[in-house]
Amino acid sequence: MGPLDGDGRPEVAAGTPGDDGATGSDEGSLVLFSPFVVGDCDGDGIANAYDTCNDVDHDGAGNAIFSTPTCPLDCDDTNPYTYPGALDICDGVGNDCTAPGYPAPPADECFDVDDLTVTQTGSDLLFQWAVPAGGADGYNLYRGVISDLQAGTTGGYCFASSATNSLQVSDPIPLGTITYYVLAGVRGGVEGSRGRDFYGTERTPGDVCH
Ligand SMILES: [Ca+2]
Ligand SMILES: [Ca+2]
Ligand SMILES: [Ca+2]
Ligand SMILES: [Ca+2]
Repeated sequence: MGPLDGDGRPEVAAGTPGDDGATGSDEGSLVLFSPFVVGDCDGDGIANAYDTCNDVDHDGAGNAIFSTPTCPLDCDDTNPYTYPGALDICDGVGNDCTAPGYPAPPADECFDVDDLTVTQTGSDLLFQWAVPAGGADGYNLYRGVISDLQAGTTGGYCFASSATNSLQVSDPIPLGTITYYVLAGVRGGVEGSRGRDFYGTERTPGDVCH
């Protein structure tokens, strides 16, 4: 059932019309109700008429469907990775509304960082990698668990950042579990590749280091 009250969110139907088997109107009744505040396009519980920041994708930047938002204006309120000042990530679209050339993605948004090695001493992990051609302003290290990896595309969750091409962290990994790490370089407000999955597809960011 499509949205009926104009807020873009579906209503819930309760009850079943009684079918008298004859042509014409059926008996019984069908009650429709909305589990959300009526006219609440972003589902935050504040009706559009009172909401000063309609933010459908919950990235902190709002749309101007009902009024000029008091929060920053979102250039794509369907994509939580796209908003003014966003780090551009390797996802094939422009993420920073204010970047030159938006909505085109930056040419090198998927640049590679190679030769990642990990040296483990107890729960201490030393990550080292090669500085990519073209350099980098910094690096983001993402961490995931085996179920993320089996899903095939998740780029993990922000674990640490580094300004140089090495990083020492403590990560007491429980026995019998598997943890993986993904490293991405950052330069000029653009994050590079988080590597490609088993099928050769760029990993989709699940989280972004800020
Ligand atoms: Ca709202
Ligand atoms: Ca938004
Ligand atoms: Ca957005
Ligand atoms: Ca991008």
